Amino acid sequence: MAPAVQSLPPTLPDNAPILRTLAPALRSLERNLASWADQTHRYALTPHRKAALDGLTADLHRQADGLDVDRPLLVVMLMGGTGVGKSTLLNALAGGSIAQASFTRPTTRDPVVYYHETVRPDRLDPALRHCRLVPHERANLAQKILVDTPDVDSNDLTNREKLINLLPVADVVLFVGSQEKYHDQLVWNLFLQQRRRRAFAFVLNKWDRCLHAEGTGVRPDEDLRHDLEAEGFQSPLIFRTCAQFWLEKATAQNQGKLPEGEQFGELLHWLELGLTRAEIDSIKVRGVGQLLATIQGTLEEAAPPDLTSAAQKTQAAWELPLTEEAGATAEILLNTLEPNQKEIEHHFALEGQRRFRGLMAWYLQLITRTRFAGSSLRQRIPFLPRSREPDAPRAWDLAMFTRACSDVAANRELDARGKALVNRLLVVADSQNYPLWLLTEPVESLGALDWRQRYAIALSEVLADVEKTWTRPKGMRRWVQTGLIWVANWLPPLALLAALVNFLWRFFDPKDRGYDVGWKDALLPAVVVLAVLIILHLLINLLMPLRWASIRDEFRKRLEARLRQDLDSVYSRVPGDLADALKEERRQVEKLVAESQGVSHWLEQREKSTQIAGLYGHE
Ligand SMILES: Nc1nc2c(ncn2[C@@H]2O[C@H](COP(=O)(O)OP(=O)(O)OP(=O)(O)O)[C@@H](O)[C@H]2O)c(=O)[nH]1
Ligand SMILES: [Mg+2]
Repeated sequence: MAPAVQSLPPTLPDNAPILRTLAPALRSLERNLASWADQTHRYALTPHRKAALDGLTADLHRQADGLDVDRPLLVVMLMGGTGVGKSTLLNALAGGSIAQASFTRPTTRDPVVYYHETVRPDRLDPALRHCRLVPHERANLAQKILVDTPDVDSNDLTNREKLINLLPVADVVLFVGSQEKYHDQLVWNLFLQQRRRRAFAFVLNKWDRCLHAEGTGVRPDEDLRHDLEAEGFQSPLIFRTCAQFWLEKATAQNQGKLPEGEQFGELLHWLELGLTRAEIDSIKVRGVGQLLATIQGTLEEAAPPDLTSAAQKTQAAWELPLTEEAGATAEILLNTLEPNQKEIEHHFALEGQRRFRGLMAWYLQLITRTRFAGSSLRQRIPFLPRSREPDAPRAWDLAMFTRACSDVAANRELDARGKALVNRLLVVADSQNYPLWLLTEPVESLGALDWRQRYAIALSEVLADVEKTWTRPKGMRRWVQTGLIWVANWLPPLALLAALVNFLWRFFDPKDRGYDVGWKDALLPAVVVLAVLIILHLLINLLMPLRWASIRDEFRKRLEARLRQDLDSVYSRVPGDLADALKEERRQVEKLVAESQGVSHWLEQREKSTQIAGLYGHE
C-alpha cells in the first residue's frame, strides 16, 4: 500500500503532556475504525479479520482510557507454563502468601491482581476487576499492578483462554520459565505471537535446580539469552530467581544460602525503582506505537486489491460470449416467432392500411379480413391469453404477443441458456484473474433477473421498429410509397367518377335518345373501380411488400443488435463497477491507515530515550 501522508492529527498539540493528549487521538481512531469495521463491504472482512479488528478497537479504547489520567498504571503480567513458579514468585514479591501456589498442576485458576491501595478498583481495566484483588501499601509499587495468571500449557484449556483474555491488558509481560520449562513450544509460540505487541522481561525461576543441571551442556539462562537474541532481543532482561527461597525467607521458614547468580533482589529492585515514571510513560507510548503498527498491518491486509486492470481485461473477454449469446437468443426467439408469421403479417397489413383512405382503405380492409379470416393477434395465437374486450389497443396486442413468445422460448431454452451464460462469464473472468468470490454473487443475481420480460420488451420494440421502417420508410422508398398511397387514395374515386360521368353521359346523351342502356353499362363503373383497386393492390404488394420472408432478415439483425445491447448494459459494467467500489473501499482503508500513521509519527518524534530498550525485540 502506498505510504499515507503523515500529518499531525489536529487533536495532538505539539508540546502537550504526551500521554494525556494522546487519548483523544486514540478515541477518534477507535471511532473511525469501529464504524468502518461495522460497515458492510463489497470486499467483505473475513470473520478472522473482523475479530482481529474488533480486538484492536477494544485495545484502542483501553489504551485511551488508561492514558487519560494523571498517573497511568503499568500492568506487569506474569506468564508461563504450569508449575514454573509464577504464583510463588508473586507471593515472594508480595512478601506473603497472596496467590495460591502448590505442587498440584495446574494450580492457579483465578488470576490475582496485586495493586496499590490508593488505586480505586474502578480505575482498573474491566478485565482485571473480576480477578482476585489484593491491595498493598508499598509506595514503590504505587503505579504498578502485578498480575498472576493461569498457565498457558496445562490440559485445562479454560486456563489458557483466561490468560489470552487478560493479555491485552498487559503493558509488560514477565515471561516466567523454570529449568525444565523455559522453552516449551506452546509457551514460546505465545511469546512469539505477542512479542511485537508489548514489552517483555524474563525470569528463569527455580534457579536452585538449574545449577544441578550443570555439566549437561549450556546453562539454561545462556541458552534462553541465545534464543532471545535470535528473536531480536539484543539485551533481554533476564532474572534468575529462587522464588520459593524468598517466599520462605519472607515467612522466616528458610535461612539457608542462595545459589550463586540468583537475582530476585535485582528483579524486585527493577520493579520498584527501575521502572520510574519516565520508564512507565515510555512503555505506555511504545505500547501505543505497537498497537498502531498492528492496526496498520491488519488494515493493509484487509485492504481490497486493485482490480482495475483485471476488470478491463474481463470486460474485453466478455465481448465474445455476450455477442454469441445475443445471436443464439435472437435465433431462438425468431424461431418461436416464425409459426406466428401470419399474425405478424396481419398486424403489419393492418398497420400499413392505416395510411389509405376511402375506397382503397375499404377494399384493403375487405381483402385483409378475408385473407386473415378469424385471425387477430389476440385470438389466433395459441399461448396468448384470451380477452373478451372486443377492441384491445394495438400496443396491448403486441406486448402480450411478444411476451407470450418470449415465455414459450424461455420455457424451452432461454432459462437454461441464462444460467449457462452466467457460468461462462464467470469462467472467462476467472481466466482473467478476476477473483470469483467477489464476482459470482453480482453476476448470478443479474442472471436471475426477469429475462423473459426483457426479451419480450426487446421483441416488441424491435417489431415496432421494423414495422416503422417498413410502413414509414426513408429516402427513395418513402417517395415511392407516398406517391403510391396518394395515387391509391385518389385514383379509385376518380375512376368511379369518370365511369359514372361516362355512364350518365351516355344515358342522357341528347343526340342518342333512343339508346338502350343495359345492365352491363350500369355495372361498368363498379367493374372499372374494382379493376383499378386490384391493379393498385398488386402495385402495393409489389412496392410495399409486407411478407414475413422479406422482413425476417432485417428483423433478426435488429433483434440481435438489440439483445447484444441489453446483455451488454446488464453484464459488461459489473467487473468495472465492482473494481470502482473496491477502489473506494481501499481509499477508506488508506484514510484509516493515514490517521493511524499520523499518531505513530507524532509518537516517534516524542519518544524519550529511557532504559527500556531491552524490553523489546527488533525485527
Ligand atoms: N525448587 C524450587 N521450587 C519452586 C521454586 N518456586 C516455586 N517452586 C515450586 O514449584 C511448584 C509450583 O509453583 P506455583 O507457584 O504453583 O507454579 P505456577 O507457575 O503458579 O503454576 P500454575 O498456577 O499451575 O500455573 C510449587 O510446589 C512451588 O513450591 C523455586 O524457586 N525453586
Ligand atoms: Mg499459579
